[in-house]
Amino acid sequence: MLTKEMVKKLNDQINAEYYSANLYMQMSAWCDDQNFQSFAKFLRDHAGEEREHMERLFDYVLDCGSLALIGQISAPTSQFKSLLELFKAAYAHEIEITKQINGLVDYALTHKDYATFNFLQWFVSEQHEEEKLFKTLVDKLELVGENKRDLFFMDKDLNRTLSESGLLTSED
Ligand code: OFO
Repeated sequence: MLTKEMVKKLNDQINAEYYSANLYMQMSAWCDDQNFQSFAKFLRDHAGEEREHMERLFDYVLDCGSLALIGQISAPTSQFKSLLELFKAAYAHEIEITKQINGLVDYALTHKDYATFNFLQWFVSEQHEEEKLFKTLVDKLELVGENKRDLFFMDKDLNRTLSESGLLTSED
């Protein structure tokens, strides 16, 4: 049984994850438009993962006998000056999501909602992985710089870069 306040907080997080999915879909469209096909696919797949995060929260709220709510979701940014700027924005977004998850974990613990505290541990680990993933891509893009040819080869080699960094899962 969730308190009213906890339901509200979890529903807010459902919306935040939905926004994340839309943000990465939009970023994927930008990459596709710029002919960065592998980055576009990577971001589109990532949008799918965000929808799974949303559904994980959605199902938890329902399983607890409460009403999951989809609220209004604002339009994500669609303009980026460069691939580096896009991935810096994605990394900053993940840091913000980590703060939100930490806030939820803290609230669950201080209000003795141990079931929700336990449920949220998956998100704590996931955020650690997500920050690592986007930080790695920002670092690599900073190394590559703005040269279009180098960016073209990085795009072509994206899967190898990710797997060498241990960032591809078996489903990727
Ligand atoms: Fe990117 O982890 Fe959910 O939001």
